Formats: sequence, C-alpha cells, structure tokens
Amino acid sequence: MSFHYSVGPWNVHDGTDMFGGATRDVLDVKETIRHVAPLGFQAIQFHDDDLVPDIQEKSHGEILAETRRMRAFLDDLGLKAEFVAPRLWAPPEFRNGALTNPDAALRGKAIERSRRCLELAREMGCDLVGFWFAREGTVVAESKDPVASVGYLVEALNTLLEEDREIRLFIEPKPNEPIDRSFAPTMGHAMALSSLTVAPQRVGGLVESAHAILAGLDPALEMAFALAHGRLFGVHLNDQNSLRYDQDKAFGAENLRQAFNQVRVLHHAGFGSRGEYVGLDVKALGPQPASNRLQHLRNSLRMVRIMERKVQEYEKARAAAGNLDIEQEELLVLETLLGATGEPAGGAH
Ligand SMILES: [Mn+2]
Repeated sequence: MSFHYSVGPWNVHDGTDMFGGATRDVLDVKETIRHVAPLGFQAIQFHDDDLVPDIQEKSHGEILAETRRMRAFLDDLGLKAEFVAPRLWAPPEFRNGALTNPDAALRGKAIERSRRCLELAREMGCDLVGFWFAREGTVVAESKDPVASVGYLVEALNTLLEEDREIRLFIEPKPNEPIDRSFAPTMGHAMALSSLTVAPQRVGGLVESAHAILAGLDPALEMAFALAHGRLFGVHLNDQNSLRYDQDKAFGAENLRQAFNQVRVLHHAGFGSRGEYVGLDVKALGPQPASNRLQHLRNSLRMVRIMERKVQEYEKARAAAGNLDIEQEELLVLETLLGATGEPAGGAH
C-alpha cells in the first residue's frame, strides 16, 4: 500500500535555525502551504495559531471566520487538515507548565485554549487534537508535585473527551526540551495516561522518531507499542543524531536501518488504512537560501518511498531464503539496505 502524507507549515524552511534569527522574510502560512502542496502531501498539520495567527488577541467571531477561510483555502488545493494542536508552551504565563502548572487558574486557562481546538478541528473537518506536553514536566524538579501533575493531565484530557464525544486526542511524547524531566516522556507513558482517561480508545499516541531516539528508545518499537493498543493516531518521521539537541533531521539521514524498521512496522500494521497520515516533522540543515526551502521535505518523502520498496524487497528475499539463523538474517537486512542484490541471499558468503 502507499501512504498518505502530512506536514506542518513550520516544516517549510524560513532561513532560520533554533540558534539564530531570521535571515530573510518569513512566508505566511498560506504561502507556505502553497509551496508544499505540489510535493505530494495530502494533509496539513496545524497549531491553533498556524490556523489563526495571533489567535489569543482575536474575538471568537474573527477566529471562526479565519478558520473557515483556511478550510476553503485547503479545499481549493485538495488538501485536508490532519489535526489542530494548542500551542501551550509558547505563552510566557505557561513557562512553568500549562496543563500541569501548579496554579489552578493557569491550568484552567490551558484547558480553555485546548477546548477551543475542539471547535477549530470540527471547523477544519478533522476529529483529531494533538498535545505535545512541551512544558508538562520540570526544570526544577521540586517545583511541581509529580503525582498530582499526572492527575492534572488526566483531568484535562477527560474534560475535553467529555465536552466532545467524537473528538480523538493524541499525546506526542518527548523526554526533554524545553523541560528536562517530562511527566510523559515515552509511548508507554502516553498509553498509560490514555488508559486512565474516561475514553482510552479516543486517546492515542503520535510517535516522533527524534523524540523516541532522545529517550534512548527505538522509534519503530514505540510505534509498535501504540499499534498494539490500537492507538497509534499519527507519526512524525524525522531523524536525530543520538542525544544531541532536538534536530528534526530529514528522515533516514542518520540511521537507515532505524528508518527501514519504522516503515516496516507501519507497513505491516496497514497504517493509513483507517485514514492515518504519515506525517513529517523535519527541518532544513541550518540557515539555507530560499532555494533550499523544500529540499529536506523532498528528501524525507523520497526516503519513505525508498524504504517502502526496501521493505517489500526484504520480505520477498526473506521468504525465498527459507530458514535463516539470526546472523544470516542480520546480513540479509544489511544487503537489502545496501542494494547488494544478485548475490546469494543471507550469509552464503
Ligand atoms: Mn523534534
């Protein structure tokens, strides 16, 4: 099968990296989407303020009107919205957490901002709202009660699940940045949190390859764990050089075998057959000229497609090889990745 693909407007390179300022004019969201549409994406991922810039300063009427204009804009391009995610880590008042802020009034504000995303998702014709628990952890461990904080997360999810009986929510775990101790750093935590809610089947996970690597885990197995629960609602494919800063490199750029295994696990599970998208979350390699605005996206799509073919090639060679011990199987994987075809399969050397 062939996947359907999604991407966020923040993945189009604007000439910056996280360690420097703008090096040229930043495109607006619509212009950005116009650039990615022809590359082979079927859906766009949105933060609430990608959808409606300066959303916090606008009236409900303005927000609705702008959201509807974005929906019409996507319709014209033949694109769907995959999800809407509240940008809960950006406002300065949430510097010590949004949904887990020790201040009940601030937690209430964070739930309010999340609740608005339910309506935005409906307006955009999707049923998915996403949470990256960016500041839901600590930089000063003693500043929050970790047991109570997990309870706050469950309460927040329950509020949203009860408000909208159709909506599905996902948790995108990440172990660090901008905090250094997350309350939900892995897919295991996400699934456990899901199971504590009033509607576990509507609370899934989204695996970002780099976040799994930063937790010292195998992204393919993180995906498999959520798949085994029937709750892998999305993926953010990218790559990451070990425990460096969060890099969001193009898919496969660091570890081809790890990339192969991610595509393999998705392929085997029939990921996408229930409307899921294979999402990218990739950044360009530092400040690049405008002509390189899209190349990391093209590279990543190409890598996913090559890996789909490699998975099929591998399955065929594996079936033809008959009984292999694990040393031979290991070699067959490496030969497949290197395109060492035409030679005896798996360890006849
Ligand atoms: Mn990342």
